Amino acid sequence: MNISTSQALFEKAQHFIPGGVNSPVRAFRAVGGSPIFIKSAKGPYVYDEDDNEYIELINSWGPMILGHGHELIQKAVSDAIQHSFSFGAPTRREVEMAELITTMVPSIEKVRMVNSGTEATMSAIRVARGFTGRDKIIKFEGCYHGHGDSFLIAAGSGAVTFGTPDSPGVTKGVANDTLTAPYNDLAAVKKLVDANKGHIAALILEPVVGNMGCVLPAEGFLEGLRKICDEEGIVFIFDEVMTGFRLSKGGAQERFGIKPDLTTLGKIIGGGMPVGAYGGKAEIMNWVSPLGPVYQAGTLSGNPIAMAAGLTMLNYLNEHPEVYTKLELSGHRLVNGFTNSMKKLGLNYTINSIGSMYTLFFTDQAVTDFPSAKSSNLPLFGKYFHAMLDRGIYMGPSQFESMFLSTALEDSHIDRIIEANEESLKEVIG
Ligand code: HOZ
Repeated sequence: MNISTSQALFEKAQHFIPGGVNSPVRAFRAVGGSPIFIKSAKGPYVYDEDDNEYIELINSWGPMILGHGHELIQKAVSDAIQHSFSFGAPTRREVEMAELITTMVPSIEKVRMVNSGTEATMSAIRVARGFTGRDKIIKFEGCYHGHGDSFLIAAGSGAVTFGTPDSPGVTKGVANDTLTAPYNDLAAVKKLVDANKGHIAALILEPVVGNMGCVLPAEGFLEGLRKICDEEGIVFIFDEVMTGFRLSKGGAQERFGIKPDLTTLGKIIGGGMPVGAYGGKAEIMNWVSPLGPVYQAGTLSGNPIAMAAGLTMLNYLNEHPEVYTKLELSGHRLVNGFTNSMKKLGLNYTINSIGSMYTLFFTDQAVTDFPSAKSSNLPLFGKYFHAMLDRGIYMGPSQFESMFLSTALEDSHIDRIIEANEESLKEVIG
């Protein structure tokens, strides 16, 4: 495959951008080789600068749930730009967006728009600290909540991919206020809470993890955490940047029937534009300025173009339940296909999946937490990644990421992915 234009761009990029990319995972360092530079995308396909076509499994890490270039969203954006790009003042669509989010997400009574998932999680823990008057938070090993200082302790995604789960630059004070527990280990959480009684403001997690690869909560785990938080007056936060509006219309919380106190949301509510939000119980959100004393602000928050795209996307999801049926069926078809191929090839790797999220881990251990995710054979994943890319399948370039399906994938596309997977496995194992 000719990727010479991408290679030339990457070469040049490294002179001007740290590592040649604006977000580390994209650099392909975990899988080797040179990143492909994307020129355009439509439906289930992305096209690179050398005009190669790929079936897409990143989907901007989640938000392109309807595939790329959806006509309704494109129209909403092109209509909105006729009225300028940013006002730094309130607009009608922000009200409509807030109302729609509170209708769709079971636990959200009030919501504040920000510009990214990172801003959302940083703001949510600040409010939790203000509300409780406590300093410490609990997060889980391998969960990633953006690049806010408090979260770069035992962090997943790019942080683990590049071997810096505890980033330099985070002060000792911040690190001391972040306690970590193993995912799916209720007893460890109980022990941490007992040892820090009255000091824990918030417990934050990805209700389904996407950032150490796809890892599901064990039976009773979310319920157990809810109970501990209730007993100890801890603000329970679901980071639904990846799962929100994806695992169901109301996200993971609707799917599992657990209501957190606060929820963080990301790019999907901008239809792919740069947006985030945090929201939850009114009694907590009332602490946010200007109603309450916890400060958080932003000129671009509720940006009119992003709101136009996001509102159109969320209205569509709200009115088309068949989206979720299709995503479930596509997920099942793909996982069944992968499982059959592995049986045929005598392989026993682990596939974790739920709805339209999945990860194939190159380990035969059950992957339920950070250590088991890290038991994967990473060099083998790198070879597999390139074998898939050569066959026109564009995946997340790290073992520690989830893949995301979109409704633009028809059965024929899923079958192509299954076929590419089988051939790639044969190639890299053989
Ligand atoms: N850390 C992101 C996925 N978990 C990747 C962000 C990006 O490169 O866009």
